[in-house]
Amino acid sequence: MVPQHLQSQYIRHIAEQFSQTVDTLQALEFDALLISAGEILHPFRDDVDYPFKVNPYFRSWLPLLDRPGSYLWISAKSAKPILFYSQPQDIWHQINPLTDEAVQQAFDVVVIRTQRELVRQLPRDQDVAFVGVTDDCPDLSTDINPPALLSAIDFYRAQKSDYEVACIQLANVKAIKGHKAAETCFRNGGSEYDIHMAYLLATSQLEDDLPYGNIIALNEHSAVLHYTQKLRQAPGQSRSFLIDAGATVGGYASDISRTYAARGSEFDQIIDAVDNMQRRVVEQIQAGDSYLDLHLYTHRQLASLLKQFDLVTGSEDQLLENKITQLFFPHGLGHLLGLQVHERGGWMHTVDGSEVAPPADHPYLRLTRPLATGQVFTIEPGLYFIDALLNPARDQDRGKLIHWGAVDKFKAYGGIRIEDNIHLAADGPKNLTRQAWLVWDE
Ligand SMILES: [Mn+2]
Repeated sequence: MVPQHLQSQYIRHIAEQFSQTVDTLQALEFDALLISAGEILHPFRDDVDYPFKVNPYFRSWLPLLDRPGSYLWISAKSAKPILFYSQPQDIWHQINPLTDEAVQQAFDVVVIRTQRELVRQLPRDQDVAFVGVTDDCPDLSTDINPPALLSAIDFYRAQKSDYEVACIQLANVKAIKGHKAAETCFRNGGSEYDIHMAYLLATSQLEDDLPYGNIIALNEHSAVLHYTQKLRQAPGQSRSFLIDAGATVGGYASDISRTYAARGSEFDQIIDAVDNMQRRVVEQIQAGDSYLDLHLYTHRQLASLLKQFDLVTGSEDQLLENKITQLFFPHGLGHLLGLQVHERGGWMHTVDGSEVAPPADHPYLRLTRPLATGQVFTIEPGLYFIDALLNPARDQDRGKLIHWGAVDKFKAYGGIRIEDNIHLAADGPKNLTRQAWLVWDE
């Protein structure tokens, strides 16, 4: 559903997206665009369902997350996009009629029961582009997932409308209620499973509502970047806790990470230092700057932080030249965020899809695109003690720059990640996450 107070923003968002899409179709010489919501999938030779995940190219128009079999038709020949809303006769499942007023205003709505009813109502003899899973493409003369069209859509998607920013902001407010409950559960000695359940309850989300699987890691587990085991048994001692968890509003995601330890402990001081570093990085953000430069700036800041806590020795230049910071911070600084947690188009520099890959030294950087007003992205520096990365350096020459005693002491804490969602507004960066935190502090 479109949140009540965002209805007029939503209608404007759809009108603008419609006219931009029609222009793109004309430029690429298509008469129309057909987008499928997707169908329910099943495991091999089984009749249970995988959770339904709607096609994100459909979701960018409609907050209908549970209507498989629906389609969207966009053509310059009609004044509005047409929603073919799937409402089959079904005795097994609950099928709700469309009640969302904002959707009914923004679209011409046609109820269909089958794909054949869709095909009967679509014009023949047109050049149609289809976007979706090939199996969902009805029998029309269509160009399935034309790369030039997908590139253009992905490129423009980085630019968020007011409605989209508002949804991501609400998704932050929702997630932070869970982050607070999770911290309390950690401080009370809860297991990873307990913390996960506390998060779901506080955010009123089912597992399938989450924009991505929660990362809930105690102690050493926080050194696994995408740890998802959620052990039922609490460890004897809970030294540290890393949470990377979001929420969904109107199909838009938040993606937030925090790290905690016993208050005042030495590791807690490092967490504070990473938190301060993260804020400094956010302050640097300016439209027109390169995100890669921001990533490299973060590595320099991290070199200084590692020295401050006596984890390494040598000058900052020496540490960077020897790629010491990459051993502690192997992933990218962040990524575009919105409909997808890792929104596509992060390497794209032009609307025709030409890409700039990150430098070989920083292969996991998901965003190389220049920063521009309207973008929403994450800033998520980390500092980890990962054996697989650090151990080989023990015998290398550059290993002399690392204080292995300190590394071995902090290994039991796993790692740190601090991640906020940033909207680059006309008057500078807005930290949607820290703003949302204040909502619950009041
Ligand atoms: Mn992230």
